[in-house]
This record gives sequence, structure tokens and C-alpha cells, in this order.
Amino acid sequence: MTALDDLPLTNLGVAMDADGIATVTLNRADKRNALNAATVEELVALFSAIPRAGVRAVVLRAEGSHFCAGLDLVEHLNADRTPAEFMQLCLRWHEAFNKMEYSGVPIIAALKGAVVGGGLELASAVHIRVADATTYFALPEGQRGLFTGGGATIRVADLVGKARMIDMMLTGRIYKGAEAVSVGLCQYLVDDSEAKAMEIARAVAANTPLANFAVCSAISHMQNMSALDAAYAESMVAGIVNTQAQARGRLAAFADKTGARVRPD
Ligand code: 1HE
Repeated sequence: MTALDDLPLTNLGVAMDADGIATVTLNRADKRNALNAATVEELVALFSAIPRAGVRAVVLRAEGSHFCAGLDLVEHLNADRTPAEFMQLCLRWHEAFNKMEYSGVPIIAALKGAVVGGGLELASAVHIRVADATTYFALPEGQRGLFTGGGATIRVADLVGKARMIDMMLTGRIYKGAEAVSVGLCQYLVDDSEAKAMEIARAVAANTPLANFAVCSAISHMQNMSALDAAYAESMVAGIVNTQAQARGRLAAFADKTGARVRPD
């Protein structure tokens, strides 16, 4: 029993294995995993708990044939929100996605089908994106008379650059396959994204937790700083991580030639 088992989740599922790999599942396949307000709250609760639950890596996957169709458009229509209400909702999306990006726990997304609108905002908050042949990426907000509200202006622009993001939003341009990899929307393109995401999660979980914590929080924080401050912060993080007791055995293995070498074959 972990802290994760106690969370009241309906639209998400979570299961942690004996190695500390947590599989988080988007569970609204009948709605193409569209993000309603309740799901966003579940993401906040779950990713608030994960860093303190002994999780070494997360695989984020989806039920059904689409990863996530973005904002729940039907809920949004019916709720007839005021500007202030929608802004408050967006702040909850940001809370959820910031919990993920800055968590310090590596999150690997297994993508398939639609990764669109807010679904792409969700995917861009994880640390590694794995796509399969069915996966496609789009920002259809422009066509819907909407604007991104879940951090795409920050994270999607970071991945693909401002010009491509503007093109995606104005024209509804869809990226998939090798082109999606080449523009930076995903890092892996494979036959089975779930199997690959799990393989990556297991490899990543073999790193020291402190090094993973730094990689999956410090880099994002440093991107928000001036170069001068980021360099200072980097030296502090390296001071802590690079002197950790858990690294000594790995350094000794390199020194006595039993440790793996970094070679391409
Ligand atoms: C939905 C949603 C949704 C499906 N909100 N209910 N996102 C979009 O513009 C994408 C909208 N969705 C689609 O284009 C298509 O649904 C898909 C290409 C993803 C899948 O197509 P398909 O043929 O498999 O499914 P479908 O028949 O369109 O939908 C099946 C059901 O899922 C149906 O519900 P039902 O009760 O009638 O069975 C749909 O209503 C439901 N569904 N997508 C609500 N998005 C913080 S701001 C972020 C702004 C955005 O994210 S804008 C982009 C929104």
C-alpha cells in the first residue's frame, strides 16, 4: 500500500510495480481522454503525491486508441464559463502540468492517436515522449475559436519553436511520423510506444534518484533564469548531486575498469 493507493481517482488509474515504476493511465477512452475539470484535479492530486511515494519513474499511457483529445469541449460548452472562471481553470491545468514537469520524477509518455490541443500540452509537460505510427500532433485551437490555456505557449513553443507553433495554431497543421520527431514533438518513434516507454522507464530508474531529481526539475527551473543565475544554480545542484554517496560506487567502478564505457556499439 502506497500513498497513491489512497487517492480517489476515477478518470485516471495508477499502479506501481515492485521496481517503483508507476503506470498512470488516462481512463476516459469513451471521450478520447479529453481533459475535463475533474481529470485536471486528479492530475494535480496524483502528481503532488508521486514525488513522495517512492516512485522512480512514471509511464503515462492512455486507454483507447487516442492519447488525449485536449480540453473537454462539451463540458466547456455546457459550463458557459466566464473569462475569470476559465482563467481559474487554466491555472489548475498549470498546477497539474507544473507538478509533472518540476516533479523530479522522470515521466515518459506512451503516445498514440490524437495528441491534440490540451493533449499536446499534457504531453509536453512530461520528460520523454514516445510516439507510434498512429500518433499525430496538432493545435486545433484556431479552428475551434479558442486559444491554448494549458501552457502550450511555453512548452510547445520550447519544443518546436515559435514559428512552427504559430503555423500549427493558425492552420491546424498536423505533424506525425518522422517529421514529428524531427521538429521535436517526440523523441522516439516506434511500433509499440507503451513497451518502449516502459523500457525507457526501467533504464531511467536505474540512475540514482538524486541525479534523476536534478535532471527532471533543475533543468526546467534553470530555463526560467538568466544565464548568470542558471550557471550559479547549476553549480549548486552539481555540488549536491556530484558528491552524493550513491555516486561513489559508480565512480569507483569506472576507475577500476568494471564500469560500462560510453561507446556507440
Ligand atoms: C470529446 C472530445 C473533446 C472527443 N472534448 N469530448 N480538442 C479538439 O479539437 C479535438 C476534438 N476531438 C476530435 O477531433 C476527435 O474526437 C478525435 C479525432 C480525437 C477522435 O475522433 P473519433 O471519431 O474517434 O471520436 P469522436 O466520435 O469524435 O468522439 C467520441 C466521443 O468522444 C464523443 O462523445 P459521445 O458522448 O458523443 O460518444 C465526443 O464528443 C468525445 N470527445 N474529443 C469533449 N475534446 C486549456 S485550453 C486547451 C484547448 C484545447 O485543447 S482545444 C483542442 C480541443
